[in-house]
Amino acid sequence: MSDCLFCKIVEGTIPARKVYEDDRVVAFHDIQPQAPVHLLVIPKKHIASMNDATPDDAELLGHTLLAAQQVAKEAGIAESGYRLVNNCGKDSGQIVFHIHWHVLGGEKLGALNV
Ligand code: DGP
Repeated sequence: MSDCLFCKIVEGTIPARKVYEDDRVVAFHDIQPQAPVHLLVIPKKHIASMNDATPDDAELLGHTLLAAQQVAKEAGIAESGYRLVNNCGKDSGQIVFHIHWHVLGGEKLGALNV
């Protein structure tokens, strides 16, 4: 998608500190980290949000979550624990409408009360 920030990161026209890439997924450092480790994991396919995912995306989204597990291990936070966050829609605080998971860790995270 031509005006999507994360599609541009996928294409390489906007730089990012990538930590993982395969044929379907990219992971990179968040530009505004909210924890000592704050990575974003995205499918290369443009899916605007969780609301826009279809059953055809099931395998891709599973692969994206396993990539998140992998980058958490490589970042050294798998043992101590981490949080995966997907914001969906404006009330959640989603600002980039290309589906992504935040991988947050490296310290004791605050309770979410959910
Ligand atoms: P969300 O609120 O869930 O849509 O999170 C979007 C995240 O994207 C937010 O934590 C900041 C991050 N972000 C925004 N612009 C850029 C950028 O140009 N590069 C990188 N690496 N991260 C960005």
